[in-house]
Amino acid sequence: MMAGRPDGALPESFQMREQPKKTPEREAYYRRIGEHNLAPLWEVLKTIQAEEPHPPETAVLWRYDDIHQMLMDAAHLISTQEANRRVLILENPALRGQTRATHSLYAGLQLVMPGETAPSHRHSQAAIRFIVEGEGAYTSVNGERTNMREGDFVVTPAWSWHDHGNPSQKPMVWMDGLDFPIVGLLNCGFFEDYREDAFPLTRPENDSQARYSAGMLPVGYREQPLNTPLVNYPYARAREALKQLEAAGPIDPCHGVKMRYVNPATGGYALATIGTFMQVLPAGFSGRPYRSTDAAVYSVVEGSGRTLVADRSLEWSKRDVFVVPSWSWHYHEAFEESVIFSFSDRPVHETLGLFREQRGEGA
Ligand code: 1HN
Repeated sequence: MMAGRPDGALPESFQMREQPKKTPEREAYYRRIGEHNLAPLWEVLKTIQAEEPHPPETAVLWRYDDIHQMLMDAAHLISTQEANRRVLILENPALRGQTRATHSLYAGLQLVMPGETAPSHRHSQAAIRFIVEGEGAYTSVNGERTNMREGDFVVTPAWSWHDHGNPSQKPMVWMDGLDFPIVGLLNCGFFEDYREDAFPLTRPENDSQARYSAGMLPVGYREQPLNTPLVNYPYARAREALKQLEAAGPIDPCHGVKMRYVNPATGGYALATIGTFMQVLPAGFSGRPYRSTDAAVYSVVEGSGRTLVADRSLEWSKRDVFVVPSWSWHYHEAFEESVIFSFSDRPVHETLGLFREQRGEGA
């Protein structure tokens, strides 16, 4: 037996709690107090105080084969110059029109064609990029440029100047993840265009990698706990670590070998609002059920398999994106050795003491 309720049914105690009866006298009273901006808590208590979370988003898969051509079609329709950012938003079907992949995070696929540049700006939303296809486009963050390759995880902290360009011969596609819904909830959104297209380069390319990712830190460096000082976490390094750990074992029964990207100066997440992960599932892996309070967006880097979420089966392969809703039982199966990147709002859950996770029995 699995712990919890994998069928997603409401606990009996929840169903038995009755809604107060509606009487003409009560209705009249509600109208009377309503005129004074008052409302009875007992009428909404059941809704706002559920025994456990019910995900606002739904499980969904975007197959890259299905959407790749539509993304390329956008290149004929609009330039990066006119669009500013040529992005197809990955909208959760349960949250259409709300510009988000999960209730708390935005995701999109951005296309930069050869020779294009996207102008510099900054915003109070934090952003991550995960490179899906192509090689040789760059992002610069606060004056440091990094060339990007498939599988690289690139960070744009809140309020940092950033612009992109693609001097390569091939289209470049990456997934953007931003904390828009979180910043929106707190009504803290600020945005500013830079006065020129590109922010001046003030550091050598990949300077931050030398400074902060060699197992050393510059003497006198004062860490900033909210944001990693690194711009790029290259795939080659992540892949090598996962390969070695897969060979060494043990393999987690739910996650395979799953690693968390860190701020090298603190051991915390790379960003305060967005947690990022990379996992490898060995060929033939059949994972145990797991659920956690954070809803996650996954991007498949290598391999193929499927993820079963509640009553859905998401069959994924390279470059596909899928969503696992919050507090939803799911498990992964790998048809071949697979590598999957994911991001979620887990750092916020943990900071606020709200994070919960649960493993199916035996896991
Ligand atoms: C943004 O600034 C970027 O800088 C990508 O590449 C996606 C989505 C909404 C708002 C700003 C970028 C974005 C975005």
